[in-house]
Amino acid sequence: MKKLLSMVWVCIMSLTALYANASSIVTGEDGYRLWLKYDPIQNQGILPEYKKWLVNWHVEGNSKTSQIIRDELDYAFNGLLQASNPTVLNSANLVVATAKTASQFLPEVNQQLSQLGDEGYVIRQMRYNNKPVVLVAANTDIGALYGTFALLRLVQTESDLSHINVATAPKTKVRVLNHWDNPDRHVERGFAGESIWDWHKLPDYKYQKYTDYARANASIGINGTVLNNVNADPIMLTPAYLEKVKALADLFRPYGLKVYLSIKFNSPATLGGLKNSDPLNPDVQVWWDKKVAEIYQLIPDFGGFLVKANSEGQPGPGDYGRTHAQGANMLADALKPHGGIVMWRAFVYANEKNEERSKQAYSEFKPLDGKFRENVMVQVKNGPIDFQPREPISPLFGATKQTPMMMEFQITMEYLGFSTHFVYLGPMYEEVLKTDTYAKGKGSTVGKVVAGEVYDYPITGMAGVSNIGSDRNWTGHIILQSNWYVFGRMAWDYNISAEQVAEEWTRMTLSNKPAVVKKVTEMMMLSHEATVNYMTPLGLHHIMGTGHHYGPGPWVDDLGRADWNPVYYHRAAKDGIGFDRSPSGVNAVEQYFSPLKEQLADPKTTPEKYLLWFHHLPWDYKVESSGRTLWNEIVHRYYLGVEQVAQINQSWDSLKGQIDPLQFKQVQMANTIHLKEAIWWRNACVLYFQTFSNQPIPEGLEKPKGTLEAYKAMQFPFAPGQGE
Ligand code: GCW
Repeated sequence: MKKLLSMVWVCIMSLTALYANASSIVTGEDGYRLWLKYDPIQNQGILPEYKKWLVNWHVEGNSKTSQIIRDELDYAFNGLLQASNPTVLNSANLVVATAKTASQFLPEVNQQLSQLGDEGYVIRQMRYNNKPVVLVAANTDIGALYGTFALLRLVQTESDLSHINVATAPKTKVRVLNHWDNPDRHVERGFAGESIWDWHKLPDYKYQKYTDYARANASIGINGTVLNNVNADPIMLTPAYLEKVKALADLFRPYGLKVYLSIKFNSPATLGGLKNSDPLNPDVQVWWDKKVAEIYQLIPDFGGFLVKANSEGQPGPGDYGRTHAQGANMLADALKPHGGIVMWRAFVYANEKNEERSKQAYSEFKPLDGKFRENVMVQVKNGPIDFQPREPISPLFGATKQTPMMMEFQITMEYLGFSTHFVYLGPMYEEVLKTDTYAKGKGSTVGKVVAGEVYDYPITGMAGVSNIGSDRNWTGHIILQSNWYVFGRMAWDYNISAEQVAEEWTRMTLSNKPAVVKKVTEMMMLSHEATVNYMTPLGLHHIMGTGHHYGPGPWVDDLGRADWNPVYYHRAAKDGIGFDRSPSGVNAVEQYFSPLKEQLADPKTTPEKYLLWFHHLPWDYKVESSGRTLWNEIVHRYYLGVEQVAQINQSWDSLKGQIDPLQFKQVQMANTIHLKEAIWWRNACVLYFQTFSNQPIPEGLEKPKGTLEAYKAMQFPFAPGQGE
């Protein structure tokens, strides 16, 4: 009996221990590995083939980059295939090589490579000496690195390699992340912890994370990084900080990742002690020439400068009565002998102008076309205002025949729910890139303009404002890693579809199981539209909370400048809602080409997604697609957005057990917040707009909970990511 009792006791104890283990210690994927996980391939149908073709590999070359390729392949294959055998050229089945060696295997590869420039690559499946060989070939080692990552992507996504024949080169030259990171590690509009750059410990202490950052960027073809905030601290140009920048540049170089800096335009005065920073003052030019030479002494392949000037309080050439072109050209002249470039931002708007904000960048920059040096690009946000959940395209795309317009997308989610809303930005980027500007007739899409295919620009580029921080999972939310990923993939090729990228990212990051891939891809593809619906449907915009931009604030009307106030943008009144930017209003549509201009001038032909961006319409205006009144349609969309979020959450919940428990849980927790906040957005906006429409909530929809007063009273002094 005693024995039995003690056995029962042991059983209870071990069960308790087991239970305790299960609940308090969860091991799994914390997100650090991003999409470069390389877990063993489960698909037995494909594994033997991969083993046959890939295990015996050879990488030509002696550079640091070649060694990085070897390390990556070895690490990846040991994971994916559980086998890796670096070998000599003749016994390899996978060969990574530059043109000369590659042509021994396949003479015609030279011809292909001659079209692909410094960064392109070829991946070919072939037979050589009677055995199968996969060849990754490029003109440079960096091209070979990109090709290697592309091959690994194919393997990670379990693609068929038997007839693989890829030849690709990037469509834009400069593909950069913009970090809005301050030297004190605060990240403006950052929602994933603090800055990954630990300036205090640099140049000596270099976190492994820096290397993994470079790997991740190289894996998606990003070839540059602007390390600091466009609201720049001049300290970045001091000798001590340039040493720190050099440390990062040295680390990033073999990954093909150049460093750039944001500069403060008045640095000659504040740092150099000059009387002013007037771009036409010869002493100022000399100061920049010397500063730039000092940088190149340390960093011979330094990329150049990103500049926010005469915008939101930043100094600029306008302070001295000079134009943006004069300011940019001074810097361009300093950088030119070293091969550097200037990315001059078009995000400028000024109170004094007395011109509607959405029109200002165009008015400012269009007349300057032809006035910039060849090593200047104007970096323009995708829309005419400011990274709203949805905007029509900026009219600057296509408007300048000689000045390259560089795309600026926001990857971080300043206006899109920070890092707790499940929003995949691929569809939004795609929508922008595929929009027709009609600059040179039909088919002049934004993607083509940016890539220099409409006008032959000397340089081209795309920038993404980074969502990366010190959080273990980099972006604060696993799904938001996909936005970093899709930015890189689209900067390489503006034609790639958001859906394809969602699918490949899911396979690499979450699971290759077809049911999971299908579900997650569907959720991702729905998510942006859902967010637009519960935040700013039908072209509404800029109705977020003050300063931090967290949550709804359509009622805000007391800020210093008219065009900082949400009421300025939605114009809700008794007679209707929306901003008349048609010819009867501020005529912003005149800045677009025909026939887009005419299309947007008329509510009947304006795409519904931009309706209230361009038109002020009565509450009982009949919305074409649904036949509902405008009021009913707005309310309907707010409700739909919430339903869509609930649907995404449900889909996610159904993945329990099918994906890694840590990944699952992280996203599930964020989803809880997401749904709460979507409901908050919906209720607050519907209650507020109802005070103007004076109409009931349409039948069949539940009444919004809470009172408008309570929503208005909500304060978030510590919301993350705030500006100065
Ligand atoms: O959207 C606004 C942001 C600012 C940002 C600015 C810009 C870096 O609220 O935080 O400043 O845009 O793009 O310069």
